[in-house]
Amino acid sequence: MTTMQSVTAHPAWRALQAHYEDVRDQHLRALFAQDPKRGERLALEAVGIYLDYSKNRITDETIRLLVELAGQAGLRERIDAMFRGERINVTEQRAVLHVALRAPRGASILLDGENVVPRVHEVLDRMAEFADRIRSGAWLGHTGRRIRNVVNIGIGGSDLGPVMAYEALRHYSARDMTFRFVSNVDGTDFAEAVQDLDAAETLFVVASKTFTTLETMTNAHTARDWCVERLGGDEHAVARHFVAVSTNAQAVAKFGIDTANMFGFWDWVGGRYSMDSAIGLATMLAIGPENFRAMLAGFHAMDEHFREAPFERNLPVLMGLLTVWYANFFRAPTVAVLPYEQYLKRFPAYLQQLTMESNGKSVRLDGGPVGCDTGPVYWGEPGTNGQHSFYQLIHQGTHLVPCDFIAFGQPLNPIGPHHDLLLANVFAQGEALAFGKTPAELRAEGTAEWLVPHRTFEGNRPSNTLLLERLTPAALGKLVALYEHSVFTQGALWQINCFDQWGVELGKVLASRIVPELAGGGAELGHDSSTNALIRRYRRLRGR
Ligand code: G6Q
Repeated sequence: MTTMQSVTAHPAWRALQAHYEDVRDQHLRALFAQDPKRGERLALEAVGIYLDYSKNRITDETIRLLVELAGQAGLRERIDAMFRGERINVTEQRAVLHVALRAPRGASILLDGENVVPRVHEVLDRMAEFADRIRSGAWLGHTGRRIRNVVNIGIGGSDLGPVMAYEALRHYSARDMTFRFVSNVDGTDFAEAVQDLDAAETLFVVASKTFTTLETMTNAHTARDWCVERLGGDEHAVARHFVAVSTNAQAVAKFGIDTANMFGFWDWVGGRYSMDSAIGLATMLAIGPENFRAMLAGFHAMDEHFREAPFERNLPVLMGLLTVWYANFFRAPTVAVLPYEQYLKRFPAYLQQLTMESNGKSVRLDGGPVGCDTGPVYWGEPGTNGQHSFYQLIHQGTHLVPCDFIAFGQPLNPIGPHHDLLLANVFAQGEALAFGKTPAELRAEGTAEWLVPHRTFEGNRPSNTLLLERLTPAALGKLVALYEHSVFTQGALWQINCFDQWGVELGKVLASRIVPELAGGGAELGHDSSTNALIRRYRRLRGR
């Protein structure tokens, strides 16, 4: 690996540092006053997404310099390398081709000289055929009843995408079916998911890329016991009630699932980038193959935009650059994602994995220290609920929290005044954050002097507003791809590997050492005094 330069060594970085000294003292009130058209000018519409980024603490020069930095950091080359199927996940020696999962039939994306797109569509076709059989009632359970419940068992990338997409697209889902998602190794998750389900009508989708993950395998075995016991103790029931999504056919067969009922994907699909692979089987069962394909088309439209649009007119690039601007220059440690759309309630949780597992790194691709802050903490809740809890801190706290507001013009449930009220709130929040309320305004309203500091909103708090027409499967695909490529843009600037996750390994190894120790007896505990004491106390609590 050749030694690379830290992003901080690029001339544009130094120029941005100097520029920041100038911008940080400018208020959005002044920036808007100087340019009456700012709100229309600093906005971008592409592939059906309108991004208003005018309420950011930037000038035209900021964008120019950030784009220059992207050029100096080699963003273009990184994008091309990903789409070319190069092994850009260097620590795992893997290509990163989630973009191939949504490439249209007939497209060509080569990996080691082989076009992977036909393989993608072969699996999609099998998934569609299976989904049709389940949804139409043609596939029968062991006792001859049709399947009415689907339980997805997976964790991390094999759970967060499917559950988020199911919730997001619930409007389009088969309402005569029940969908549940079990991820946690805490037995409560499984117990609560199945407590009102009839095994004779339940299909388990065991979703695990490796088919070795402790939580998923534990839950899958528990599910198998639960199912077989309720269906007369006949192991043959497994064939009608379990399907697998995995890259590991051997382990799937060993578990007892016929590999004819396995849907595959490939090592070039990272877990957190897999909701549009066979990992999306539960999503497809819920919304049907046609809607699933529409979602993939949405992803693809954003992929093409990302690959082709010039950086200053490129939605994911702009959002990624703005994230770098706040993380590195304003040193803002978090980003809030605030969807004004109830169906997107799991979107922030989904983004937490996508953004933080990808960009929570401190070394560059060549192993050298990054030399600046990397991935911010992503968090959020749907509006308007958040307004009645944590927005206080965003408005008047001491931390700068850049916000992404997400809203849709057309409601999926047009009931009375609800949607106007919802949208009025999202627009009002962006306005309040940017412009605040001055002491002079408060005094003019007759606010008592001692209350003025408490009621002052300094404003100048940045936000993006993403406005889409309607939450459709395609719109969801576009939104997810937007954040995927924004994460990629950030990672390219920081020169980090967005596609590995060594940080989750150590805890797994230590847990497997502790498991047998919890049983009690045996050799002396060899941990630190704190861990030893906790293990002993737990043993006592369990009477061991
Ligand atoms: C995602 C991570 C991780 C992974 C889970 C589940 O990028 O790699 O969240 O998805 O650990 O792994 P399996 O699908 O192999 O069970």
